[in-house]
Amino acid sequence: MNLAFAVLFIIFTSILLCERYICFDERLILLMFSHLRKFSRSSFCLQTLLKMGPKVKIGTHNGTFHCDEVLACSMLKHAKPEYKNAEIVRSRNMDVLNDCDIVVDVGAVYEPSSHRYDHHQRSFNHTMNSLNQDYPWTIKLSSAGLVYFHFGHEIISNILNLPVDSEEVKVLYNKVYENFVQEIDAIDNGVDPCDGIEPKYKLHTHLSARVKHLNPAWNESNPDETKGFKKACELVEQEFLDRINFYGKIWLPAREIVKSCIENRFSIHPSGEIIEFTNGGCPWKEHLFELEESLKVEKPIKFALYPDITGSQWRVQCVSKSPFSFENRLSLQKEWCGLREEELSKQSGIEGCVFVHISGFTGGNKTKEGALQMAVKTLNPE
Ligand SMILES: *[C@@H]1O[C@H](CO)[C@@H](O)[C@H](O)[C@H]1NC(C)=O
Ligand SMILES: *[C@@H]1O[C@H](CO)[C@@H](O)[C@H](O)[C@H]1NC(C)=O
Ligand SMILES: *[C@@H]1O[C@H](CO)[C@@H](O)[C@H](O)[C@H]1NC(C)=O
Ligand SMILES: CC(=O)N[C@H]1CO[C@H](CO)[C@@H](O)[C@@H]1O
Repeated sequence: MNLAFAVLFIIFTSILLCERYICFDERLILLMFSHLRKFSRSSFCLQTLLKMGPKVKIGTHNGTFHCDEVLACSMLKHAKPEYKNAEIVRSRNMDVLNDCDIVVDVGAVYEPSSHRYDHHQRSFNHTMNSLNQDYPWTIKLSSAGLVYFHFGHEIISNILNLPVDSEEVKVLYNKVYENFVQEIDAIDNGVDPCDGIEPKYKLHTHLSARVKHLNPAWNESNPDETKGFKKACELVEQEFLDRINFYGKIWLPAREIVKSCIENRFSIHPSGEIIEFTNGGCPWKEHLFELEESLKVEKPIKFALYPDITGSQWRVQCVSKSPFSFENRLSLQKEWCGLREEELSKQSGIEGCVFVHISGFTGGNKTKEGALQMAVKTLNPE
């Protein structure tokens, strides 16, 4: 059976390569290839031959387009080398879709084994959490989330050139779902960011809204959404690549620094409640909370020391109770707040003090040792 198809395949490929296929019935050729793809799974030889054949086809619906399938298609191009130049076929005709290698956002089927990724069928209610209990996210998935769930690690690994099973890819996968894909899933499925309470204002400039605006206007004389769809793909792909690059090349390196500073904390002070950064610009706050959890830090870290931007003095900064809180786990001593220079040094008994903010969340000393003393004296008041 395989052999018969292989022979037929070679004939058809030759015809295609000669660009004389136009005189054949296109549907016959489509049918031919769809059969071949099914058989190719069991035959390495056929798989190799297929690479010479037509491009991989990613199917999605035509008509009005949305951010989720645009992102799904854009991400897929980075999932595997053979998807890179995939053709995006837009149709609701099942004969056309059945011929596609992958179908997203249409077809009413979710079946990863045959690469069918629709979320519109009534029976569909999956979330990242329902597909894998290790993930905390419980927003219903769109075609973007589905593709991300199945291909996300490979996509990130390919874009950033990292091993697919590395810790970095794992961390980035979670971050990019949380901060990028989840929002697109939620908006596509009509999930509001707040439960019940009317927001003070609505957002109209997010990626899903920008994609929506690329659809033809209601009163356009010859509405054809293909041009807009192409534009949307470029927009969304760029945005996605920017995020992956940001999280991979800017956010993650900062996280690594914070991680090693946390691991080093007992060499700064035996309490383990003070950490030190040698680069004041490193964004440490959001990483600290996450890392305290993953590193199982028992005593919450209270203070961070770092050189200020001028490099001429050191700062001591309190760690807040949560990433977005203005309340500190432990504020600098009340008696010091709002004082400066000599007055502050006299009050604190620490030489060289520069200032303590009126709210007590940060202070400065001319040296690292001075800043450390400010933290230590606050931890152990006399
Ligand atoms: C989708 O494409 C089919 C032809 O493939 C066409 O008949 C149909 O009107 C299109 N639908 C929309 C909403 O454009
Ligand atoms: C999905 O539906 C099934 C059956 O109705 C239900 O048992 C399950 O809890 C639902 N899952 C989610 C994530 O809502
Ligand atoms: C939409 O309709 C209005 C009123 O007829 C017209 O002024 C406007 O130019 C139309 N827009 C487009 C894109 O055709
Ligand atoms: C406790 C401590 O080391 N404080 C220092 C603060 O900065 C001044 C000026 O450099 C130093 O003289 C202090 O020793």
